[in-house]
Amino acid sequence: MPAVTEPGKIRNIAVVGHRGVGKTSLVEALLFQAGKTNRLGTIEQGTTVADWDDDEHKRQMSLSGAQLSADWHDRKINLVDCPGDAGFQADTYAALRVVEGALVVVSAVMGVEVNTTRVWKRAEEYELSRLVFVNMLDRERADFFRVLDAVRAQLSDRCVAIQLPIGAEHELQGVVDLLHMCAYLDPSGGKEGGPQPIPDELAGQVQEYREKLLDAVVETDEDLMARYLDGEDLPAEDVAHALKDAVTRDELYPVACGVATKNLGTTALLDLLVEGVPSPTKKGATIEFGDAKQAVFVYKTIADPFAGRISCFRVLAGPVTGDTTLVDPRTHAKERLGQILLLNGKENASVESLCVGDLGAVAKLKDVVTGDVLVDHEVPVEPPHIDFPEPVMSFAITPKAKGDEEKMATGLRRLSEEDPTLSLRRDQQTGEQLLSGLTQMQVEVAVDRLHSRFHVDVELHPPRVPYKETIRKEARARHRYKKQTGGRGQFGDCEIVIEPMENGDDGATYEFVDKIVGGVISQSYRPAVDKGVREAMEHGELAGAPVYGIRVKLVDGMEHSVDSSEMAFKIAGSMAFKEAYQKADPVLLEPIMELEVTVPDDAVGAVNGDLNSRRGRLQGMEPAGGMTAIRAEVPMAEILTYSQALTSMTGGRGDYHMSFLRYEEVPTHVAQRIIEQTKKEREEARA
Ligand SMILES: Nc1nc2c(ncn2[C@@H]2O[C@H](COP(=O)(O)OP(=O)(O)OP(=O)(O)O)[C@@H](O)[C@H]2O)c(=O)[nH]1
Ligand SMILES: [Mg+2]
Repeated sequence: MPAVTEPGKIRNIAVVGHRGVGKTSLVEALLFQAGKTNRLGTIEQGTTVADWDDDEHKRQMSLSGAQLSADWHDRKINLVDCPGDAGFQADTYAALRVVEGALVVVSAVMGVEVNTTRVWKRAEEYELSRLVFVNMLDRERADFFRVLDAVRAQLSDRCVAIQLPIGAEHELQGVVDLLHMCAYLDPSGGKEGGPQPIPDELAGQVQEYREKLLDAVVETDEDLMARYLDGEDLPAEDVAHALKDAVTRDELYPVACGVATKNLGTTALLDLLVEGVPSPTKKGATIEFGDAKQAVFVYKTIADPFAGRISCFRVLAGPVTGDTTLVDPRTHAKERLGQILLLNGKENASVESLCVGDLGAVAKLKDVVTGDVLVDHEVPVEPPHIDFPEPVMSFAITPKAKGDEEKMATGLRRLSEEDPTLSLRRDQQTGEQLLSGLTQMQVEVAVDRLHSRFHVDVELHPPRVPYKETIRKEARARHRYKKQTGGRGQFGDCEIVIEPMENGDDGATYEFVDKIVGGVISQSYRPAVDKGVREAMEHGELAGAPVYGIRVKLVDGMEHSVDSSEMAFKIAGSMAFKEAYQKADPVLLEPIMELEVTVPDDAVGAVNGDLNSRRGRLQGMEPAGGMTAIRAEVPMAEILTYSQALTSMTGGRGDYHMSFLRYEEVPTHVAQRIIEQTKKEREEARA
């Protein structure tokens, strides 16, 4: 494949949105219409280019970001098809870091959903140009105009329709392109034909929305405004030009529409991607690379069992070729890029070089991880911070076969290179290996992959709730640690005051304040008290959970000229903390999850009742295209096993999505049970 050499000819777009709105189907249709593929694959048959992985076929959903490209009107369009599910947002957030534009797909039935708003906000943070595509116009209860209103109300009132549907639901016949004033008719899965005249019966509506579009565009361009007011019939190129400028400056967000699975609306959308999204020359990435002449940013890593590690990157300075050798300032290691790949689902092509702004990949870089910036000479660069969500759900994990521990750990390490929101660590208290992620499904996918890619079978044990402990009032305690066993003794004596820190339930962690006057404890022993306190805080006295949000003041003490040691002060600090903690009104905190459940109307009563029994607090209910979306806040401990319950309550027609919200105090009666349980487990462990 010949390389694109002009950054001005590139369009980088992340395709994002809520789960299951048709992003992958839309990307499939775009590739087909652009002639990149010669058949329109489907999710149902597992034949799309972007969802090529077996696990994606099995679950019929995207699990990772797929980098693809197509040519349209002498422009190269790079698309990153991102997963919509809450558990797999790492790739979405990383992809948004390397594109100029975000194509936000929404369903014409469901409108704006939880993840639509999330990705919109993220795109806003990165100042990306945004387009909206209202998909699934053919579905029952689809309503483009209702969704357009929702988009304008909930995302931005600068969203403006650039296309309109012809007909609706099963009588949908095509779409109108308001920019070029033409229509495209439903190709029912075939190649979309050329532009057609707009049907007469739509003339009034088209006129109305064309005016709204022109008003919005000319508003952003003085020159065009003057010509418009003079009554000039503005040529499409001039409007397109002004539109692109407005989109580039984030002043307008065009709203397109169509039916991905029928390949309807793709011609107009491809035109819009080329004409409406800025190239890297116009906007460019905001990632630092110093004065490097060649630089790339690795935004994603794929753990391929055959090809090894594949690093996906954006060229920040270039061009780069296979012979380019770059250095990673993080490790100081030199890396030769080697064959440059253009990813395309299962099959990859190779290319000689990549110019600035282009996206590509290479295999087998040694020590490079997601988030690294590689440069041609050692310049101090600050790699961009991608704010990945923190893993909140932990499952104990063990290999089924004894002796597979190392294999399991290696596999999981590779998988967490691929997904930074997946992490493996050892629980200090129980010695168990804990696999943590954002959702249960994400962790289950990792388990499937351990089997398919690394040939190790594991068992997941019920997830543990990451409780925390903190205190509600101030308390004081003094402890003297003294031992006299012949020879040199041990002596440490300290008095501390502990108090709650502001924001201690959710954020603040720990502060040690040295208030010793007159040197009653010498400088060298004071850090030992701090260390002892920290150790005691690792496992609180209530439920063995880590203690947060405490300020510890060391106020008094005593030392012995011969017997005092760091060890003695550490023990004294630790004991003093434990004594003070008991008196400081300690409480247990639990994670609260934000839950959105979409269920058929006839199941609303049962689902609400069930949420109630799970200590859930209802936050709101909205009709969502024949279904009802229920929003609630529920303690994580109560919804660890929600999926089976929801399936049985709704006959499999329900769907839910949850993410971590904040920590809150566990109600007393519940806390009591947990504390008793911990006590019992500790006694059993001791016995
Ligand atoms: N009727 C209809 N169905 C569609 C349309 N687009 C997608 N679908 C179907 O909707 C389902 C989800 O489509 P996907 O393309 O996987 O959606 P997605 O947004 O990529 O989903 P995730 O990647 O899992 O977030 C599949 O069953 C598609 O066949 C459409 O325009 N009309
Ligand atoms: Mg998808």
